[in-house]
Amino acid sequence: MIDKGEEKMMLMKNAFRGGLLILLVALVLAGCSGKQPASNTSSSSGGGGGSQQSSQTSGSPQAQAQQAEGPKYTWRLAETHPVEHPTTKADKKFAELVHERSNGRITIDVFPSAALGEEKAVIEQVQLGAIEFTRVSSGPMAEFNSDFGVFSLPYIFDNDDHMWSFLRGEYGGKLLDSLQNSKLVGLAYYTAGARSFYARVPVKSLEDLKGMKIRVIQNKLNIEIMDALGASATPMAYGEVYSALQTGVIDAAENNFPSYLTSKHYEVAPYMILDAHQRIPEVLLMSKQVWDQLSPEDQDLIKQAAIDSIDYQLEEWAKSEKESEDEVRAAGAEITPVDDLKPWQEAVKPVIELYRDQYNDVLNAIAAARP
Ligand code: GTR
Repeated sequence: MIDKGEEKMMLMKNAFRGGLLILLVALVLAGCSGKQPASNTSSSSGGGGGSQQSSQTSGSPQAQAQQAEGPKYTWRLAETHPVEHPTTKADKKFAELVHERSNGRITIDVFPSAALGEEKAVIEQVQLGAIEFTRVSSGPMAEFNSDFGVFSLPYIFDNDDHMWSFLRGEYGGKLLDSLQNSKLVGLAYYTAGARSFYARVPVKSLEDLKGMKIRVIQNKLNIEIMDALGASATPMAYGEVYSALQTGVIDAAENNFPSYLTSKHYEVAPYMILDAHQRIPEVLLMSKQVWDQLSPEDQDLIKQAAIDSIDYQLEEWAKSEKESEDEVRAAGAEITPVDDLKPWQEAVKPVIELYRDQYNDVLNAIAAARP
């Protein structure tokens, strides 16, 4: 027999357990869902409108208190380079800033070494919202947004200072903003230095490239550039280049020093010529689908963290460019300097002329940005 007192106690215990269970379920639901939609605000200017400068807007105690509250997110960022590449380091810096400034509410996991796929496929996934972030070259972006094709034109920037003077200006911001029409949000540019050719056999001059099969980033413009140089373009995903060079499917490829080193292409194509034909900036992208579900505060936090990671990328880049050159040289790569770039520039001029009308305004803005 259970007396009245005991019955009451049992009822209370059960009610307590039940309550605890409901509380637990509620907590798990709130904490584990990686993608809870926040208010359905449409994006403010995600491109930065030329404001690629550091600022402290998300640092005030008030702003921080606001950013600590809100939905929790766990997102993925796809990166083609391995962890030691300066650009992967910058992705991580960006993720770190977002994590810190949201007081741990927003986590961005960086997936290096093309673990989530090659750039073209990843961009498609980001458009669909299946991957939230990626850092890619503006090269493949040309196939998704023709405005971005301008960056693949050869010798349009004299050096990195010239490129940054353009990127940080109004037009650079406008280009990032234009990505919204391609279901992407352009958060920030990073540098990728200059691209130069490297081959399985010695290349000491422009003439040596004639007849070679050269791997290029997948876009139409690159095919026209190789034609103008008397070579033949083989568009191919980055991850396939090493074995294509090794087996002789292609004779040559082209890239900057940090990528030449980290991809190990120097092992199979140890002859580089410093013709610096392209300076193609990198872009940090977010899926517009995901962006559109965020509160304006979270959008600002993300955009600002991206902008604030630029200086870090530039520092890491500068260090890595020098160190990787030393390292590939020490490993036996033969690097040929080019004293006079004029013949190279002349050879590819027809490509610029072919695109002059399409890119007239932006080419003028690039010329005007020359420091
Ligand atoms: C690198 C760039 C990568 C990728 C690669 C390539 O310079 O950082 O994002 O585009 O070139 O040649 O495919």
